Amino acid sequence: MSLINSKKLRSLKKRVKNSAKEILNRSLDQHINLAVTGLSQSGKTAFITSLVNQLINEGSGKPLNFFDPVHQGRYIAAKRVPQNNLHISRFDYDDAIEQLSKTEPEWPQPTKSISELRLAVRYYPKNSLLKYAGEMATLYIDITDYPGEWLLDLPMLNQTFEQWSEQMGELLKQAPRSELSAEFLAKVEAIDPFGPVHETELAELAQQYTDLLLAFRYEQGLSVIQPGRFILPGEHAGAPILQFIPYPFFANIEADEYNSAGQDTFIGMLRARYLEYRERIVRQFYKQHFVKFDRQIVLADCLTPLNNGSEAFNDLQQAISLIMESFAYGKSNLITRLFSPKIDKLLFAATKADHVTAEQHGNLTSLIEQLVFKAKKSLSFDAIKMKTLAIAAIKTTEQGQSEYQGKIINVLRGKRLDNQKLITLYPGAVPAKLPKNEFWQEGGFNYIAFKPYTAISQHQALANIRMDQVLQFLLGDKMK
Ligand SMILES: Nc1nc2c(ncn2[C@@H]2O[C@H](COP(=O)(O)OP(=O)(O)OP(=O)(O)O)[C@@H](O)[C@H]2O)c(=O)[nH]1
Ligand SMILES: [Mg+2]
Repeated sequence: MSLINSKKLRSLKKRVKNSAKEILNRSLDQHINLAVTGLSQSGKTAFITSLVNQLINEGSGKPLNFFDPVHQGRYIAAKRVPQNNLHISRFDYDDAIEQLSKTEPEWPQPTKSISELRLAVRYYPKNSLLKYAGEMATLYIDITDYPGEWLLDLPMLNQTFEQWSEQMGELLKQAPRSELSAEFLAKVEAIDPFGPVHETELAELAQQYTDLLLAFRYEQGLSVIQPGRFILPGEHAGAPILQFIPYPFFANIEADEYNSAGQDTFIGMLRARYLEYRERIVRQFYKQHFVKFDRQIVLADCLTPLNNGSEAFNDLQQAISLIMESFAYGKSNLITRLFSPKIDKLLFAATKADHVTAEQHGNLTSLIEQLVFKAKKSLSFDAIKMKTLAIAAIKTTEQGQSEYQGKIINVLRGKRLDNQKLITLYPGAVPAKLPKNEFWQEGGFNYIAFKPYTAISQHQALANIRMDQVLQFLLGDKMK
């Protein structure tokens, strides 16, 4: 009798112990949605590839000194696990790593839409009692890559077709866009807005407007592109919902006639498609994806616009202000009124810092801080913790010293992207403040793009600049 009792007691004790362990583990397991964005070519794919690669390989090569779980010896391992949202494309980590592991390593291919990847990161929690008891915790990280252009559309949610058209008209009529848009504007003005609408004509006009947007982005190096989906349509490529244009000639038409125009008229159809785009695409993105994000990284390539001149740089500043509106969670802000976003930390990173010498990184950080600061002043960011950093997800250069006109200067050595030649150069100084006229008159800035120099082998972490600080800011507090 007593034997049975003691056996029962032991099994009961074991069960209690196990379930307590389970409850503990369950409460230690956490989940975080990390969103990565930035305008096209800002470095999103390279960034996510490096972030995943650092976590999987634990920074082997260059230790992740500023990432507490690694620094404190509590980090165990990370692995990729199947993502939850099966309807969203998978972030192609393997392909990116394959490109970077070739004997002649290449940059990963440009991406055009939203994609996801899920990681499980194991670590010992900081509480030493648990650590010695061998208790592990897991942090599940869902990483989403989406085009920053999609955030440029946020203000549309608050604008009628007329207001949006006026605003786009102003942009199109100003330099430098006016150099390319005159013909298109003349064509639109010549159309009778109350005449019958022809589907094919509208599709052609929308294509011409899209070509203009592409030229603004890739020929003129400009950043404010609206509607953002026109150049990065994702799954909507070719759909009629993307076939409309702004009509910046409201001064020529009667308000009453406009208000009563049916969908069989040119202007009526433009208005209907605009509203459809606004509701089904812009609002839907915020409702379906944005509200789920816990933390956001916005990547900005400040160096290319510095290369492209003052107009490109000022346009980047305007685009950053527009992007920031999605993170301004003051009570009266548009984004808070329409949705209930929950992002609590926002990292603003100036990418490709390996293109400038180390002593210029301070300037690059203060430059991006100033770009952000202007938007910060006019919006309320009370609920969000922000940080700015100058980073290189994948470092392609080595720094050395050289003598120039009797002085020792810091130089970079790397492989040019355009002709694959190894060069040593002094890329110039990054302005610490928003550049004034003199900066542009003195020749501005002239950096040369590099390609990855040495191939990585399996289980090797990618050389980088400050990815450990990125990890600490985004994940450190979740892995205590
Ligand atoms: N030197 C250097 N170049 C970088 C780095 N990250 C990105 N680049 C360059 O920037 C280009 C674009 O990087 P991606 O990571 O593809 O940028 P993205 O934002 O994903 O671009 P899209 O998918 O086209 O929107 C690369 O092909 C490289 O030339 C970096 O850390 N260092
Ligand atoms: Mg990409």
